[in-house]
Amino acid sequence: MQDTSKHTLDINAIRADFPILQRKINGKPLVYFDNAATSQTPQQVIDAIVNYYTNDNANIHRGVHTLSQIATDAYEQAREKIRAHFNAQHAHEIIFTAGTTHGINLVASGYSQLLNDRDEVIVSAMEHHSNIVPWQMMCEKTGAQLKVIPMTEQGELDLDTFDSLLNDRTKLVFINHVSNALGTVNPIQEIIDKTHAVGAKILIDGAQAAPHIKADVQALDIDFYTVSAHKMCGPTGVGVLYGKEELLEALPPYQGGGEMIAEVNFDKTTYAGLPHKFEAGTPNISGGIAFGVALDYMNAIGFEEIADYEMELLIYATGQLKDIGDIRIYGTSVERKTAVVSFNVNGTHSYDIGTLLDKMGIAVRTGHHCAQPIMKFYKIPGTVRASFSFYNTKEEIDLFIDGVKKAKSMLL
Ligand code: 7TS
Repeated sequence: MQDTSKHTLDINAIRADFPILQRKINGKPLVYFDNAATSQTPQQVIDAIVNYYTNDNANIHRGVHTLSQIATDAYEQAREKIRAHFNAQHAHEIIFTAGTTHGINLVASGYSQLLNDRDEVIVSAMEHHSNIVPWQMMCEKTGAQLKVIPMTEQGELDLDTFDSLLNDRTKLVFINHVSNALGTVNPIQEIIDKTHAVGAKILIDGAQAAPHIKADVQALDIDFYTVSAHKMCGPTGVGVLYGKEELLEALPPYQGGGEMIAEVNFDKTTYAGLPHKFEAGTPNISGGIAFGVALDYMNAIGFEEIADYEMELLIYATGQLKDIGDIRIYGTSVERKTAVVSFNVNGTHSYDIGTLLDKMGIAVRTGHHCAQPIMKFYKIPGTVRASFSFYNTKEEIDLFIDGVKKAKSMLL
């Protein structure tokens, strides 16, 4: 196929950075379209992990010895890179976590001690379970009432209803920047402004946005933002929670242990300042360092270039899929989507399509995508989700489209 696209990325050079893309699966070249679950890892990030354990491994913030100092400096440099990437005002507003789930639980657990049964909190119908369940647990503890912003058939949020849910009892709103199951990019600036207008605070789950969109937490006036490194070319088991300094100061600690204390006495223990108050125990040191390298890697390619190219892939794949016929696509807000296409072949189950695609070397996710309320809204058990990254190609989409056609003809 002739490449008529206008992007400026050297996709072959980029693909050469990702060793796993050379793999064969079931005897076929891997076509990896499960990037929304986890992204693949470039050699530069793999090297950073190997280098850490080969040359620099030591516990951080603890020893006077040289190796501990080297590891501490590398970890803190990564925190600074992450601060700069999200344009946080202070490095201590960047809390290292195990990932988005951990970051949300940290905030929900803190608010469990601050809210009461007169308070109201708002979630959306379009969330990953990790941005629903921790808040339900918080509501059980505090008696606070949980309200839900409904979604529309196109897979967008109903902001008129959001207006009617907000009032002076609203204390917190938690919403994703981008939906994992549909790819919808939510209008977070508008949602943040409306939330602040009633004096409430907002947590934005940035897990699916961060691989595609560089959020400026100060320009957007975000209170809390959570991301996972493994969705943005980094390793699993590490992520960050951004929080505004005064909000993190006011939040009780999540876990007790080493590193998070100022002074321990049996009658009273005092806590360390930010960020250490929220970083009990030995963290994922190599993971934090490698996350910084992953951000360097993506920034060197450029987030705008990445978004432009991925949009080309999305438009191409959406058009080709529609041409197959008997396809229902969920989340049709194309101009406000990341490169995710969630669909079903009419009369088939997503699992069967996914299993047949896997036989052809094509990795997609099937099922409810940890977003059961969305599936209930559409009255379906699940979808097939193909999610693209900047290292994917139109040729791979052609293989995927052929695969869906074959699967359809085998099942119907
Ligand atoms: N929030 C959103 C919007 C997500 O998409 C995910 C993971 C999470 C939170 C949780 O992130 P974790 O790194 O703590 O696990 N989403 C997916 C997915 O769509 N397929 O697999 C994982």
